[in-house]
Amino acid sequence: MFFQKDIETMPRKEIEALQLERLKHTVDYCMKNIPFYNKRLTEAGVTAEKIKSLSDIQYIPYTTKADIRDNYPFGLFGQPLKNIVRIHASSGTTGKPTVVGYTKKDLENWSDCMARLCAAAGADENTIVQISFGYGLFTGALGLHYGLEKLGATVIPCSSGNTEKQLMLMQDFGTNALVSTPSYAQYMGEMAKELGVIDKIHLKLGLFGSEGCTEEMRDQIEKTWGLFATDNYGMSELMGPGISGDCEYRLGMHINEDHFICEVINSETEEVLPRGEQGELVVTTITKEGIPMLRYRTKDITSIDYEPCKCGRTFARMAKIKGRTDDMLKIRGVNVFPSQIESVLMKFEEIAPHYQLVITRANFSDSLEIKVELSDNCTELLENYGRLEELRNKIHHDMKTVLGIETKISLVEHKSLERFQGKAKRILDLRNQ
Ligand code: DLL
Repeated sequence: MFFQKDIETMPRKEIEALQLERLKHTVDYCMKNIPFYNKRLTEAGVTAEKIKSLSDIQYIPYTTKADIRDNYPFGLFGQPLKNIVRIHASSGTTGKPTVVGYTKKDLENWSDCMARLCAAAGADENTIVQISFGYGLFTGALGLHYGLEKLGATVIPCSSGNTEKQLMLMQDFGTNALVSTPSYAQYMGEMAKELGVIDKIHLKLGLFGSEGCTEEMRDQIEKTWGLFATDNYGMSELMGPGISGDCEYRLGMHINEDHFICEVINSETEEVLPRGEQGELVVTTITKEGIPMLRYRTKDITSIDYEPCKCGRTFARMAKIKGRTDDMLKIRGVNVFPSQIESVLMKFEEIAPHYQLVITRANFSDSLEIKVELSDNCTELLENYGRLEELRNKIHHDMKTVLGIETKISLVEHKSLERFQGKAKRILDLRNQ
């Protein structure tokens, strides 16, 4: 289903013409309204007039999270607070949060972007959807909330936590769609099984996002709930959710290209990569007023496919996020992405989709321990040393084949690892302790 079919199926040439016009406007807007950008662009010798084609975007300097932090809280806003109607923020691991502001027009655009992606995923006015992202400064809940309302869905703003009550509401309200992180969906499924209510809940659609989830993990969640799961990508600095999302074919997440220009760069050399190659995603917002972003370095790793999709949409498609340049683990000099580990683990029936990566350093050498839970129907394996060893060896072997390094595999009892109601935190890096 389409929400704004004319826009979502625009011919490529028209999309690019619109992007160019809006890029020039955004550069001009930043020059006039934001001293930080005025200085940056002037130093780089960039003006709106000098931008003649989309590839001229390469002359605009990159913007980073540090730039937002350095201008905390409102220094990068393009409008005075009297025109800002909403503020969100994302908390980092250290220091002050990154703060973003929205004008009324930004909120309109945001809900349009979200409504499009939810429709592409299969939601409509018959959707009864529980939003189980945390409401608050985090953009996930309110972003999906207004998009789904705009689409005419029945929205139940549950927020995250209080899982038993959420499961009760799902039964009582006939909830047929769930918005959450994939890890929370998985946890809710586990609890629904334990409480014996899984068959009384009839979810058809999962609108997931905000954290990585391999296809293997997605398959497990689909199996648990009997639903169709879609992936949604976004980040608060750029809007929140609403940048890109899966359609029914799940051949990459459609980017709302009339609002965002995406590039993929080599994160080390900072060079723009040819179309289709994998690297760091860089995004320029081309309609935002509250806090526009020029060439924002997301640190997320992906690639972009510009071929039109089977669904009829012409908007380019982003591959699932492979990881972040800053969560890529360097173990004894080898790059390891947690998503590679997840893919290997999910192939084993005997283990549950819960794991933790513990990295330590001794004698100047790194070790990676992968703690994996046995699934609930395999706990008897704990008493059978031979079979346990066999399983451990198999996982160890497959892991070495994929990662190219030695790892320590620890099989732990079912339900002994932490569960998450928001974004999962599966990496414990103890190297600096
Ligand atoms: O997580 C926005 C969002 C909310 C997206 C709900 C989708 C659904 P932040 O809290 O600012 O914003 O975190 C942004 O989360 O740079 C990625 O590393 C990661 N991320 C977001 N969506 C995905 C996804 C929201 N679908 C950061 N797959 C981003 C993998 C994702 N990682």
